[in-house]
Amino acid sequence: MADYTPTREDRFSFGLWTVGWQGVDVFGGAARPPLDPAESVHRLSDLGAYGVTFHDDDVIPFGSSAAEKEAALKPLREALAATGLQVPMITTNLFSHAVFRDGGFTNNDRDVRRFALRKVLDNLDLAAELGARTFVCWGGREGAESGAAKDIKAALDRYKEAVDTMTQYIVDSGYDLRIAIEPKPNEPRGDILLPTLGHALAFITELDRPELVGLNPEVGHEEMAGLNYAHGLAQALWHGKLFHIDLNGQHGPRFDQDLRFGAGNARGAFWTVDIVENGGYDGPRHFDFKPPRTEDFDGVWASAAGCMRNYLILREKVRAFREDPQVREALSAARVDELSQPTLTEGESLAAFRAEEFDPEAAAKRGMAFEALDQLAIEHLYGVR
Ligand SMILES: [Mn+2]
Repeated sequence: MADYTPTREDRFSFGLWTVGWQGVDVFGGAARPPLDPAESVHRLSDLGAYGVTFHDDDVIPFGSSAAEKEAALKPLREALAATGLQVPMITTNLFSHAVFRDGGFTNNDRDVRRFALRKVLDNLDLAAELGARTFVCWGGREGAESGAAKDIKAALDRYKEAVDTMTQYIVDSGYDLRIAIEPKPNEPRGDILLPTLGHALAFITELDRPELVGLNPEVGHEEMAGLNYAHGLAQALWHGKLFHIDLNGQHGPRFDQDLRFGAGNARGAFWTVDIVENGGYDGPRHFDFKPPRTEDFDGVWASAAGCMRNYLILREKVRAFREDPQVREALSAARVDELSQPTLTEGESLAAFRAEEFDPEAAAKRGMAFEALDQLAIEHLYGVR
């Protein structure tokens, strides 16, 4: 039996808001007391994580003065120094306070937009100071429930203005930071702007500094829209835009479940680990989950440990799958490598190409041999190979 104990080299990171979630949902209040961020740092370090991430408000109470902000950061800084944990990513809370009920960057109220942008610029300073390399923007409140209330084209102008202001500030400050947009189709808003990876990728091409802006795809956000997360990661990699990832679990189209990684769509998780490990992504393996409100703190830490253990279990299964000689034969039988060959031959004349003889009836009779290949993957996942 393999040892599934995480090490720092595995580069697992957790949002402080994950283990710190008190269980407040639409139908009920807090089920757990607040968790001290410094304690979370120590506990996650003991469990084998290498980093923590956070929203400004997770550590610094909303509305803090400069002195209050420094006082709130002090225990966190001490915990980071004591454990050696890193802060690879920081993000801004532009959704909890009621002032952001119509969003931050795209709020109809210009004063709120200006306040939101100041909050983000302050947080960029903190991110750079703590050595974060990625700055995530999840616009959960940027959206609408009704039709006439939001001018979508104007909202996208303001979204672009905000991100362009951020990237200009990053460049002017000499910060080694990149922005990662995190799409989500809905929840909390009825319809959120930049709802999918594709919308976000297209938006990025309209920005002043597209090279500084990429994606932070989350398992649940893709699967709640019925989309294939591993395919989304692959396309993000193809565009050179996979800056960061949010791993968790989801069971199909429904509310955002934020289950621990590996506890949702297990087959999807297998292919997720395959593309993360083998597709060229080199960032943190970051978990954005919520320990269910049924749990006490023992359950919270069991849930966090489960995220990492499930990742390592799946990583071993993916490796075994890729190294299995029978899988290699099946990949060949399925002509997977043939897809890497250009459709046209270099230097081929289109006239000769168009005159080529082809028998579609014969080709239609050739099986694709995908089922035998997929069965091997399923057997690796089920643990019988
Ligand atoms: Mn989520």
